[in-house]
This record gives sequence, C-alpha cells and structure tokens, in this order.
Amino acid sequence: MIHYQTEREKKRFWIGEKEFLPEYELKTESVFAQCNGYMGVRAAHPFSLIEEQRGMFLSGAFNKAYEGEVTELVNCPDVTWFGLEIDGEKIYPERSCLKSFERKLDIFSGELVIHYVFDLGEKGEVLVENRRFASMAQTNLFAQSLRVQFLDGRNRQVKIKTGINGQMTNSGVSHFHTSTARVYDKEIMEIRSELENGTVTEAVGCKVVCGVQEEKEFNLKRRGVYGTYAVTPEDKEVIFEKVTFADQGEDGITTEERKLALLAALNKGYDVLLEEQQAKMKEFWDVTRVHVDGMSEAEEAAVCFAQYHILGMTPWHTNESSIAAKGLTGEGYKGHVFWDTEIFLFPMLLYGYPKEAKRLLEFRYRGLDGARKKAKDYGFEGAMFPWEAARTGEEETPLYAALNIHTGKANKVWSGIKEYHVTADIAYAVEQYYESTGDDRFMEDCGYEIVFEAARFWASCAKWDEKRQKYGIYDVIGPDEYTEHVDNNAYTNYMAVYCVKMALNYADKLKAENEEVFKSLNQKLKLEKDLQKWKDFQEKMYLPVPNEEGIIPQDDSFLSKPCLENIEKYKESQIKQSVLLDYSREEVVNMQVLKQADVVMLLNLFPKLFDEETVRKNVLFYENRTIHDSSLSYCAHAQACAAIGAMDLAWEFFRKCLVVDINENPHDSTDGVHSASLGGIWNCLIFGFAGVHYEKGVLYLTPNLPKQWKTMEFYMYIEGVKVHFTVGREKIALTCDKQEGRMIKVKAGNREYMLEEHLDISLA
Ligand code: IFM
Repeated sequence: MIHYQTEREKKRFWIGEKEFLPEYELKTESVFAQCNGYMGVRAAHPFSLIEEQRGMFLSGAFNKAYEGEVTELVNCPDVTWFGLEIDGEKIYPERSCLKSFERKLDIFSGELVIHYVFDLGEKGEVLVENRRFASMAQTNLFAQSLRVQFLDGRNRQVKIKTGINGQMTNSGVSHFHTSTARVYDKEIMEIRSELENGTVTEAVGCKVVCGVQEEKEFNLKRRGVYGTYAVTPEDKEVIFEKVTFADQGEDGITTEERKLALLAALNKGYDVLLEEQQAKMKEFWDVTRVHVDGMSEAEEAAVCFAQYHILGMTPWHTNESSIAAKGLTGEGYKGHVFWDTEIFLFPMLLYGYPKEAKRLLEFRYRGLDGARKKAKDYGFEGAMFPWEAARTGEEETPLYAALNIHTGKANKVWSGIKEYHVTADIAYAVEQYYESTGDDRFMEDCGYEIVFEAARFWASCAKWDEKRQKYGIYDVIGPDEYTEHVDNNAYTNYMAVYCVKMALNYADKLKAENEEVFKSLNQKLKLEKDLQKWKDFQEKMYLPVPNEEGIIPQDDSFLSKPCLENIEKYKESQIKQSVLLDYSREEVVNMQVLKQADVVMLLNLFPKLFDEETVRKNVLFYENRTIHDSSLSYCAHAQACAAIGAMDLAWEFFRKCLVVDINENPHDSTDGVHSASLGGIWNCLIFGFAGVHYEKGVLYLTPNLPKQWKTMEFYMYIEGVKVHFTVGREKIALTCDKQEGRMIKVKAGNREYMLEEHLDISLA
C-alpha cells in the first residue's frame, strides 16, 4: 500500500512515500509532478522502470498527429532519465538490490527528492539522491541534481549518462514531424522538435559539481542526444547537476540566448536556483495559504497539495493557453480544457491573482472564432464554446470514445455536441471577474463580446413549447453525464437565462454610461437586431421550479424515471463507474441516478436563487441519487452540504475530495491529477465552510465551520482590495488597507456593515 506521509518541518511540508512501489508508479508520477504553469514534468524515477510513463508537457504545445486523430498536449522530449554505472555495474531499482527508498515532494517549494540506498554486494552500499524542480522564478528552467555517495567510505568510478530523449510519444502517437539533435560548444545538448504549429526546443547543460570529471563524451541517437560523464568521487561523493531550458520559440528566443540562460543557471548551481524557487513560491503561499486552526496535519497537507498543483497548472505567462483537466501532469483528456477551469479553478485564482485569472478569460476570447464556427456548424448563432478546448476555440472532443473490447464498436461521445452549458459557465466567470475587479478595460476588450455572443447562442437554441407557452432547451446533457439527451436541464436553463440577462444588463449599462463602446460593439456584432429576441428569451424561457415536494426537476423526465436500487453499492465501490458493469449506459440514462452534482452545482453557483428550505431539500434529495463517479462531485456536495449546515455530510465529502488524488488506489490519477477537484477544495473551504459569497457589490458571510475547527484565516482580493479574513464560530474579523473613499459592503446574519480598514462581526 502506498503511504503518503506528511511531515511538517520548519517552513517545509512534505508528502511522500517510503517504499518502492512500481505498481503505483504511474499514479505517483502524476501526483508528485513538478509544474510551474509553463511546464509540467512527471515525477518518474531517474532510472528506467519496466512500467513507467515519463512525461514533459509545455503549456499550449498541442498537435494533431494525423487527420482523424485528436489534437492533444504533446508529450515532449524527456530530460529526467539518468543512466548510472558504478564500477561498470548498471543500476536499476528493479534489479539492483534496493535497501531503502523514499520519494517525496516538498509542497511549499515544489522540489521532488528521491533517495535510494543500493546494496551492491562487494561494491558496497551506495546512496543515490535525485532532486528536481520546475523553476517558478524562471519558468523555462527545469533543474536537477544527482548525488552519489559511497556509504562504506570507498571511492568507485561513477559513470552518468543523461541527455534528451526525443523518442517520446503520447501513448504511441509520435507528434514531431522532424526532430534535430545537436551539441553546441561541447557543452550544451539540444533537441529541436517541429510540431504542426510551432517548435519545441529543449537545451540541456550539465556540470560535475563534486568529483573529478575524467571523461565526457556526447553521442547522437535517432531523436536523442546524450552525454556520458565518467567521474571519480571526491570525499566519497559525486554531485552532478543538469539544467534544462525549454521553450516554444516565444519572443524569438535565439540559440545564443538559450545557451547564456543555461550557463548562467549552471553557474548559480542547483542550491542557489532552489533558493530563488523557494522565494518565488513563498510569494504565492503568502497570498494563497488557508490556515485552519483545528485541521489535522494530513488534512492541511492535502489542502496545500491541491494549491501546489493549481499553482503549477496555471499559465502565469500567457493568455494563449489555459488550464487542462489534468493540468500539466499527464496525457489524460489529451490536455484539453473543460468547464472545470471556469467553474472549479477560476475562483481561487480570481480572488488570489485577479490579473492572472483574467488571462484565462482572454484565452476564451481568443477562441471566439472557433466558438462561432461551432455554433454555425450545429445550426446556431453566436458563440458555442467547445466542451473540450486545446489551443483554439474549436471543439476538440473526440467524436468517438475508445473501442469497446467486446463489441469492437466505438461509443459516440455526446458531450462535445450536447453539453451546452460550458458557454454559460464561461459567461458566469466573466461576470464574477467583472464584479470583483470592476475591470472595464477587460470588458471592453473581451468580456462584453464573450457575453453577447454567448447570449446570442442561447437565444438561437431555444424552441417554443406550445404546451407550456414557454421556450425550452432540448436534447442536452447537463453537468451530470449519466443523463443524456434530456430536455430543459435545470442547470442549463437557469445558466442560459442568467447569461442572457447579463447580456441585456450590459447592453443597457453601456447604452446609458458608455455609448461609444456600445456603438462600436453594435457595429461589430449587430447587437440591436437581437436585443428584443434576448428579452423575449429571458422572459419566456422555462425555468424548472420546485414541485409540490420542493424538488427542482433536474430535467423534464428525470423525476418520472425509476430510482437505482442498491445505489449504496455503487457509491461505496472502489471502482469508478462500476454501475456500468451491471447496467448498460441506456439503462443508466433512464434511471434517477447521477454521476455528479447537477442541480447541486446550480445551488452552489447561485446560493440566493431559492429559499434555504428548498436548497436543503434539493441538496439531500440529489445526494441520495448521486454515485459521485466523477471527481467533480465530492467537492460540489461538500460545499453544498456546508452551506445548508449538514455538517456531517459536508465533512464526509470534504474528506473524500481531499484524497481524490492522494488516495491508495493505484489506478486513479495515473494519467494526471484531477484539476477540478483540486480547485473544488478551495471552493468548499471558502464558499462552503467560511460561507463567503460576493454578489453585486455585497460580501455575504455565512460561515459553517466543522466542529473541530476553531478559525479559518485567508486572504481574498475583493474589489481590488486585499482583505484578510479571520472566520471563527462566534466572530469574524476582516482587515484591509484603507482605500480613500472606498468601503466594502458586508452582510452577515441580517445585519449590514461597511469595511473600511477593520471590521469585527459578532455572530452570537
Ligand atoms: O468536465 C468534466 C466532466 O464534468 C466530467 N467528466 C470529466 C470532465 C473533465 O474533468
């Protein structure tokens, strides 16, 4: 069994494993990966293992290998492999006698440390330590060190071979049209690999830091370049450092610049680079850290683990890429971007790093043409955002899933065609951003256009229902993917109306306050001709309301379907989607059974949409019918249960979402971590337990802390002001720097307050 051991030392927080467990390898590679938003490197061993899936991913480096294949995030040339020979004996963890082993991730710095002690018989015992991190201070850099120490005190010859392996594929699919390898100045190894739309260059420099380098030789292989360094230890020790510079040719970077950057990094050395990394990471943690008095060390580690990965998957440097469902940690979901980004990950970034959060929306803006094309292709107007996005806004969802091994037939994937709601999810994020930053410039450059084009899409897909005398939205998939081809999914319809209302409000506001901007948008988008249609849509769209029992129907047919008997069996199953082993997909679609939160998501996004009793009833009703087969579900239910004060359930789900990746199931997370769930942990903490909700200029506070917690402390940027929160059971304290002429309106209980500099709120 894998043991994720947490250990809090001064200013360090480790999560690690103490046994060598090849059966967990693929999972551990994802979970302990080094990522800095520009690159992500799986935490594979430096030495080859029989079963491994090395991976190096650069944000935005997508490619479609052949017609008919899906565009995917390319697995770039590997730089983590080392060959080690001690007195002519090759070292392999699976074959050499491994006496002890440890692999651990320092969550606060992002450094991975792997220790091996090999017993080489007559050649004695040797300790090998491999350390690495993806630099946050200089995001093109990846630093590694390899230390070999002879524990019995005798010196032996050490041969280290390493370089760049350009033979990497995405599960067998090779992406590079050409790949040229070479060595510059007998020093720097480089591979330049051509993709359909760009070039990935990886250059590597190595240095013997401790020991006497006797020989150095380079050799080229097909799509590979390697250096071999023969070193005699000094004082029983060899230390070898390797720095990689990876880029996609941005800013026209030249070979000379690459080389200089590498030499400068090698000159500084691993330890100095690590200090820079720690300083940069500290800046992140100073904003992001959520301190909870009453949390166990393991829980705190899991929260920090989630934040570490979010920091590592966010493209801090660009608006040309976004956050993938697996971040930069694996090939899962082909590196594509889903609603996960705007709904699950965006909030932590918005309230911690608004400028960077904006880039995620700009990425969607850049994809508007692709979204327009999709709308047109499906007979709609405006912009229909892709269910799965890569680099552009075009739909990238594969049309067919993997073959069924028994029938040989491929199942059609309907999400890319029918999961409309992503278009409103993006507009929701735009409004969240605008409300909490007031960034008019962004709205004028991108935001309004996204919202207007989204509204146009919604108005075009509504159909008139004679019987109801209302519009409806038909044949969709809501967030719950166990319910396909349904009419009037509640989440979809409410989100659609919200989006159209938003567009109308923006149009009115612009006309009243900024006619110039309205005129220019109107000229570009021909808004006037559609405003009446949007009004009509907003007034006459059918919105499912609570029935006599107070239940909001998930869709038109949901409540008339039979329930799944023995749902507990599937809820408790260790195997995800085990219900599909007992029932066909069609049978599942025709039952009251949910894969993941659906109406509950709606209640989370709009906590003030229904009265407390309705929210409570619906959360419990739908939880009873939800298997939580999607990793997006526990966090959503934890948040919702906290909001209704169902604290036992909230705690149960929160505990489950903390370990969506760091659990003991070797088959989970093998192709990457679950980004949305990691984001959902923050949402659950802040929106759920601390009960923070910011809407239309009011900061609402309704905390429900788990019974063992005394206080929660964190920062959030509200209206551009960095506010420090201390949320307790009986009181809340808010502090911020005084802003001339500005105060934040706060509501807690039934009372209103104004935050200027400091505010104490008694909840008693
Ligand atoms: O976006 C999710 C979806 O809601 C459930 N299946 C996985 C997707 C990617 O995480």
